[in-house]
Amino acid sequence: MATRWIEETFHADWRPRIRADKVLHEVKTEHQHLVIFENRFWGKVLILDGVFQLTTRDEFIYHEVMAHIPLMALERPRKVLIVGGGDGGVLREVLKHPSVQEATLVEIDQEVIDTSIKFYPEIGKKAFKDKRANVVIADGLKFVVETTEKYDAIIVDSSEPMGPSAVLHSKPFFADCKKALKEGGIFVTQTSLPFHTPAHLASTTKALSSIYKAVAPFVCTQPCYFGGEFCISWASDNAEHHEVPTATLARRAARRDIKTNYWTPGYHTGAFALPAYIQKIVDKASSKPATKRKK
Ligand code: SPD
Repeated sequence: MATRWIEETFHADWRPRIRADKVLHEVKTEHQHLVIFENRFWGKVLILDGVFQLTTRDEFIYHEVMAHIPLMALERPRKVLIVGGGDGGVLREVLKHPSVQEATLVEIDQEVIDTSIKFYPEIGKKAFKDKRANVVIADGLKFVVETTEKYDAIIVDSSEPMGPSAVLHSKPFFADCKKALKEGGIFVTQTSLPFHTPAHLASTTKALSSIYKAVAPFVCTQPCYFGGEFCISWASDNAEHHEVPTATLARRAARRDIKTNYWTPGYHTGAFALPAYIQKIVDKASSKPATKRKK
């Protein structure tokens, strides 16, 4: 049988691809084209509408940083909202924080949850069973408009600004999220690969800096998101959350007894130090001076 290579079709001028040793599931859900396949190196791979979402080999990186950068910055995070993230990876990391009493995950596509539990239960199955997990199948946009709850942190784990995810990168959505945050709460959302899609980081920075007092993107290296640093935009009305000393982060991690494979207190501090080409995108797009750590 001919070897099938599955391509990411997101970038207009180039396409990374991964060999599909075995296609485990392929379906057009109500919302998107979903393929789960196996590759000898990457493990199990999820691709949605032609965009690589996760591999079981490197998912720990994205999920740890999305959860621990906001939650380690908070003294006692209790209520967390995750928009998207139907694979359960961010939920798993959020629930590692013992002070979290409730983690609400709002996913538009039930099939993403069902197939994730079926094909890579090692990512989120345990988290979905946790008593503190509150899973809601709904449109995240509508959810944040309608909710009367207030969250310590809102984590938007969405795909790229296209298809069902497009609205999750819009200014009205960011503003509605702020209304659902406790005072000084933290908002994070992925802003992709600034080397390739600088406009994504620029438009998010522009929108967030018109809504929040402090905006500070941070970076990680996500091997399956081919193409340089991967960026996550962080925003809050409390800039102090951005300046938590490394030693305090280390004490919190020890007290919470959180085991990680990527996040460390030192990484956390350094992740906000941006390469010049990314800092320039942020400075140009921001309506206020970039939030900088004091030390
Ligand atoms: N470029 C792809 C970004 C995808 C972000 N979402 C990943 C979902 C993993 N939980």
